[in-house]
Amino acid sequence: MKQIQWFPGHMSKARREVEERLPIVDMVFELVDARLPLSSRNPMIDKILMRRNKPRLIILTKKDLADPEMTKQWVAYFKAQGHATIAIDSKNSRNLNYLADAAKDVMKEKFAKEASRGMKPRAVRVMIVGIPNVGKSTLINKLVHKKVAKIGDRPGVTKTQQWIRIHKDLELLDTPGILWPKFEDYRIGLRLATTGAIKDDILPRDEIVMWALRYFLAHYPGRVQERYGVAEIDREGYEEVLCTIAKRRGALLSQGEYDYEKVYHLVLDDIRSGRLGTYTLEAPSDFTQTEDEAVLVDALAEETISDDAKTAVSQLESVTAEVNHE
Ligand SMILES: Nc1nc2c(ncn2[C@@H]2O[C@H](COP(=O)(O)OP(=O)(O)OP(=O)(O)O)[C@@H](O)[C@H]2O)c(=O)[nH]1
Ligand SMILES: [Mg+2]
Repeated sequence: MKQIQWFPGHMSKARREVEERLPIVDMVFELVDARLPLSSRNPMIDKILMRRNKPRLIILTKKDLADPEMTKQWVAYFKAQGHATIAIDSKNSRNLNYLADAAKDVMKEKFAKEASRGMKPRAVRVMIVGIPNVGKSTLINKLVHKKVAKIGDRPGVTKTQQWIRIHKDLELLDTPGILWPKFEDYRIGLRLATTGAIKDDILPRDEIVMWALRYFLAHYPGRVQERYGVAEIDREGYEEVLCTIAKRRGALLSQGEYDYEKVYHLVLDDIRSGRLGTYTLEAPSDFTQTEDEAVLVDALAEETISDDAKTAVSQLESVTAEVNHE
């Protein structure tokens, strides 16, 4: 299971490190997960980058796992907000050199100004930022064509820092800025837990699985029916559904009882590994835009999730509050 430690000190240090390093870069590659582009975004990064007047390229990672139609919608959404945006698959792509061109394009006005003042052409200096597990190290490794940044399946493994020259047009800080998602909203927590971006025990696993199965039934119904023989799920019928899946997939304890833990595990594993197909867990239309942030409206979560689960997440709220008011 993925581990992540949400120590307030750890998080505020991460944010400080990002802010400290901003003056030495020209722009930021903001990585978000294509399957949940707003839920996997740090809620403060927008304000930080605007305040520092830093341009960015929004990179939707893991597009190979995401619903292609939804990815198109999300790219259009970010572009409409005025951000250069690209969706990538860093795991299977042979190279991602076109990101250097995209970066140069973002910087073209500033560089033209520099040239008109007689300054020599230079490489674009970039820092990658994103929440844990979004694919920062994988992208860096792909850009430098060899394994220099440590890749791990566990969020938060990256520690040291140096510049890497990719080629004449792009220089990269090898230490990405690690920021945290807005996990105190249980609806966002459900999405992050479904993809495995946060550890499973932040929310009760049965709640994550119920929400995820209902989401898939609402958006990709055929796959759930085909794999698990399940056509609908609600709170009252949930146990029966789990039994159906347990029987179908052989999740039984020695006394012939159903192994619910195993069912939760195998459903989440099917989703995360793509065995239930490509998927995206949110659409631009799931959000309403307030003055300074996009707020998620998730009717499915509201009707699906128990008060216990909501309380579990409220424990995290105090952690975030501490960070925000430091
Ligand atoms: N399928 C797919 N998997 C990816 C992609 N990018 C990253 N991954 C996987 O996502 C997991 C996390 O990737 P990392 O590159 O370690 O993520 P990170 O952002 O550096 O995470 P931390 O260092 O922990 O903050 C790994 O298992 C990667 O193999 C992608 O484009 N497609
Ligand atoms: Mg990393």
